[in-house]
Amino acid sequence: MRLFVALDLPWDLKLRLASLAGGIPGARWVPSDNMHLTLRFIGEKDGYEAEEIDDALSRLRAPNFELSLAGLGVFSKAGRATALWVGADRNPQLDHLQAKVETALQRIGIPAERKRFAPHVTLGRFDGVPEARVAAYLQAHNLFRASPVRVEHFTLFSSHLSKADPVYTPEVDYELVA
Ligand code: 2AM
Repeated sequence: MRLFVALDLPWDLKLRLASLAGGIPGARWVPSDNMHLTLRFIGEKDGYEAEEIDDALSRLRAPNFELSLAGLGVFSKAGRATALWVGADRNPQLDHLQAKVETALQRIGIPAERKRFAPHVTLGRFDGVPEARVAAYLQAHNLFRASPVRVEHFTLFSSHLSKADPVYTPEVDYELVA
Protein backbone atom coordinates (compact mmCIF):
# COMPACT_ATOMS: atom_id res chain seq x y z
CA MET A 1 0.00 0.00 0.00
CA ARG A 2 1.19 3.48 -0.86
CA LEU A 3 0.22 5.66 2.11
CA PHE A 4 0.12 9.30 3.11
CA VAL A 5 -1.35 11.32 5.96
CA ALA A 6 -3.37 14.38 4.98
CA LEU A 7 -6.21 16.72 5.75
CA ASP A 8 -9.21 15.92 3.63
CA LEU A 9 -11.09 19.08 2.66
CA PRO A 10 -14.84 19.74 2.81
CA TRP A 11 -16.50 19.40 -0.59
CA ASP A 12 -17.45 23.08 -0.84
CA LEU A 13 -13.81 24.09 -0.29
CA LYS A 14 -12.74 21.56 -2.93
CA LEU A 15 -15.25 23.10 -5.35
CA ARG A 16 -13.95 26.57 -4.59
CA LEU A 17 -10.39 25.35 -5.29
CA ALA A 18 -11.54 23.58 -8.45
CA SER A 19 -12.84 26.93 -9.70
CA LEU A 20 -9.17 27.98 -9.97
CA ALA A 21 -8.52 25.33 -12.64
CA GLY A 22 -8.01 26.62 -16.15
CA GLY A 23 -6.02 29.30 -17.87
CA ILE A 24 -2.69 27.48 -18.22
CA PRO A 25 -2.57 25.47 -21.44
CA GLY A 26 -1.07 22.01 -20.96
CA ALA A 27 -1.53 21.98 -17.16
CA ARG A 28 -2.86 18.77 -15.60
CA TRP A 29 -5.44 19.97 -13.09
CA VAL A 30 -6.08 17.92 -9.95
CA PRO A 31 -9.70 16.71 -9.87
CA SER A 32 -11.53 18.24 -6.90
CA ASP A 33 -12.05 14.78 -5.34
CA ASN A 34 -8.28 14.39 -5.08
CA MET A 35 -7.54 17.68 -3.34
CA HIS A 36 -5.99 17.43 0.13
CA LEU A 37 -3.30 18.98 2.30
CA THR A 38 -0.51 16.46 2.91
CA LEU A 39 0.89 16.26 6.44
CA ARG A 40 3.28 13.41 5.67
CA PHE A 41 3.95 11.27 2.61
CA ILE A 42 4.83 7.74 3.81
CA GLY A 43 5.17 5.64 0.66
CA GLU A 44 4.90 1.92 0.04
CA LYS A 45 4.18 -0.20 3.16
CA ASP A 46 2.97 -3.75 3.70
CA GLY A 47 -0.13 -4.69 5.70
CA TYR A 48 1.71 -5.21 8.99
CA GLU A 49 3.43 -1.81 8.77
CA ALA A 50 0.15 -0.15 7.80
CA GLU A 51 -1.39 -1.53 11.00
CA GLU A 52 1.49 -0.14 13.04
CA ILE A 53 1.02 3.24 11.38
CA ASP A 54 -2.70 3.18 12.09
CA ASP A 55 -1.99 2.25 15.70
CA ALA A 56 0.53 5.09 16.12
CA LEU A 57 -1.78 7.66 14.54
CA SER A 58 -4.78 6.55 16.58
CA ARG A 59 -2.85 7.32 19.81
CA LEU A 60 -2.06 10.86 18.72
CA ARG A 61 -3.88 13.67 20.56
CA ALA A 62 -4.01 17.18 19.11
CA PRO A 63 -6.60 19.96 19.16
CA ASN A 64 -8.90 20.77 16.27
CA PHE A 65 -8.32 24.11 14.58
CA GLU A 66 -9.32 26.53 11.90
CA LEU A 67 -7.59 26.37 8.52
CA SER A 68 -7.49 29.25 6.05
CA LEU A 69 -6.24 28.53 2.56
CA ALA A 70 -4.87 31.59 0.81
CA GLY A 71 -2.27 32.58 -1.71
CA LEU A 72 -0.97 30.71 -4.73
CA GLY A 73 2.51 29.62 -5.63
CA VAL A 74 4.50 27.19 -7.70
CA PHE A 75 7.14 24.59 -7.03
CA SER A 76 9.94 24.74 -9.58
CA LYS A 77 12.73 22.47 -10.67
CA ALA A 78 15.68 23.84 -12.62
CA GLY A 79 13.86 27.14 -13.08
CA ARG A 80 10.70 25.55 -14.53
CA ALA A 81 7.38 25.44 -12.74
CA THR A 82 6.32 21.85 -11.98
CA ALA A 83 3.29 22.29 -9.72
CA LEU A 84 0.79 24.96 -8.79
CA TRP A 85 -0.53 25.11 -5.24
CA VAL A 86 -2.67 27.10 -2.87
CA GLY A 87 -1.03 27.83 0.46
CA ALA A 88 -2.31 28.13 4.01
CA ASP A 89 -2.14 31.01 6.47
CA ARG A 90 0.54 30.49 9.11
CA ASN A 91 -1.02 28.24 11.65
CA PRO A 92 0.77 26.99 14.81
CA GLN A 93 -1.91 24.35 15.41
CA LEU A 94 -1.43 22.91 11.93
CA ASP A 95 2.35 22.91 12.50
CA HIS A 96 1.77 21.23 15.87
CA LEU A 97 -0.36 18.48 14.29
CA GLN A 98 2.17 17.91 11.53
CA ALA A 99 5.02 17.69 14.07
CA LYS A 100 3.04 15.17 16.15
CA VAL A 101 2.37 13.02 13.08
CA GLU A 102 6.07 13.17 12.20
CA THR A 103 7.13 12.15 15.73
CA ALA A 104 4.55 9.34 15.91
CA LEU A 105 5.83 7.89 12.63
CA GLN A 106 9.50 8.23 13.57
CA ARG A 107 8.81 6.43 16.83
CA ILE A 108 7.77 3.32 14.90
CA GLY A 109 10.90 3.45 12.78
CA ILE A 110 9.87 5.49 9.75
CA PRO A 111 12.86 7.59 8.65
CA ALA A 112 12.57 11.34 9.30
CA GLU A 113 11.19 13.56 6.55
CA ARG A 114 14.03 15.79 5.42
CA LYS A 115 11.91 18.42 3.67
CA ARG A 116 10.60 21.29 5.75
CA PHE A 117 6.80 21.26 6.07
CA ALA A 118 5.34 23.65 3.50
CA PRO A 119 1.56 23.33 3.85
CA HIS A 120 -0.12 23.40 0.45
CA VAL A 121 -2.89 21.92 -1.65
CA THR A 122 -1.68 21.01 -5.13
CA LEU A 123 -4.02 22.31 -7.82
CA GLY A 124 -2.19 21.31 -10.97
CA ARG A 125 0.99 19.86 -12.38
CA PHE A 126 3.02 21.09 -15.32
CA ASP A 127 5.37 19.63 -17.79
CA GLY A 128 6.95 22.34 -19.88
CA VAL A 129 4.12 24.90 -19.88
CA PRO A 130 5.04 28.45 -20.95
CA GLU A 131 6.50 30.30 -17.94
CA ALA A 132 4.84 33.54 -19.03
CA ARG A 133 1.41 31.89 -18.77
CA VAL A 134 2.22 30.65 -15.28
CA ALA A 135 3.39 34.12 -14.23
CA ALA A 136 0.24 35.74 -15.67
CA TYR A 137 -1.94 33.15 -13.92
CA LEU A 138 -0.26 33.81 -10.55
CA GLN A 139 -0.69 37.52 -10.98
CA ALA A 140 -4.37 37.15 -11.85
CA HIS A 141 -5.09 34.96 -8.80
CA ASN A 142 -2.67 36.19 -6.18
CA LEU A 143 -5.38 37.54 -3.90
CA PHE A 144 -7.11 34.16 -3.67
CA ARG A 145 -8.50 33.44 -0.23
CA ALA A 146 -10.99 30.73 0.79
CA SER A 147 -13.35 30.92 3.77
CA PRO A 148 -11.79 29.32 6.86
CA VAL A 149 -12.81 25.75 7.68
CA ARG A 150 -12.71 23.86 10.97
CA VAL A 151 -10.41 20.83 10.82
CA GLU A 152 -11.79 18.13 13.11
CA HIS A 153 -9.88 15.10 11.90
CA PHE A 154 -6.91 14.02 9.84
CA THR A 155 -6.82 11.03 7.54
CA LEU A 156 -4.62 8.13 6.49
CA PHE A 157 -5.00 7.77 2.71
CA SER A 158 -3.94 5.05 0.34
CA SER A 159 -2.97 6.02 -3.16
CA HIS A 160 -3.33 3.88 -6.26
CA LEU A 161 -1.39 5.16 -9.20
CA SER A 162 -2.70 4.68 -12.71
CA LYS A 163 -2.10 6.14 -16.13
CA ALA A 164 -4.88 8.63 -15.45
CA ASP A 165 -5.27 10.48 -12.15
CA PRO A 166 -4.26 8.59 -8.99
CA VAL A 167 -7.09 7.27 -6.84
CA TYR A 168 -6.84 8.38 -3.21
CA THR A 169 -8.88 6.38 -0.72
CA PRO A 170 -9.44 7.62 2.85
CA GLU A 171 -8.58 4.54 4.94
CA VAL A 172 -8.93 5.88 8.50
CA ASP A 173 -10.02 9.22 10.00
CA TYR A 174 -8.45 10.30 13.33
CA GLU A 175 -10.45 12.77 15.40
CA LEU A 176 -8.84 15.91 16.75
CA VAL A 177 -9.90 16.91 20.24
CA ALA A 178 -12.12 19.88 21.00
P1 2AM B 1 2.14 17.19 -3.70
O1 2AM B 1 0.70 17.53 -3.59
O2 2AM B 1 3.02 18.35 -3.39
O3 2AM B 1 2.47 16.50 -4.99
C1 2AM B 1 0.07 12.02 -2.32
O4 2AM B 1 0.96 11.66 -3.33
C2 2AM B 1 0.52 13.29 -1.64
O5 2AM B 1 1.79 13.11 -1.02
C3 2AM B 1 0.63 14.50 -2.54
O6 2AM B 1 -0.07 15.57 -1.94
C4 2AM B 1 2.10 14.80 -2.62
O7 2AM B 1 2.43 16.15 -2.54
C5 2AM B 1 2.64 14.18 -1.34
N1 2AM B 1 4.01 13.75 -1.49
C6 2AM B 1 5.07 14.21 -0.76
N2 2AM B 1 6.19 13.58 -1.11
C7 2AM B 1 5.87 12.70 -2.08
C8 2AM B 1 6.61 11.76 -2.85
N3 2AM B 1 7.93 11.57 -2.67
N4 2AM B 1 5.95 11.05 -3.78
C9 2AM B 1 4.62 11.23 -3.97
N5 2AM B 1 3.87 12.08 -3.27
C10 2AM B 1 4.47 12.81 -2.33
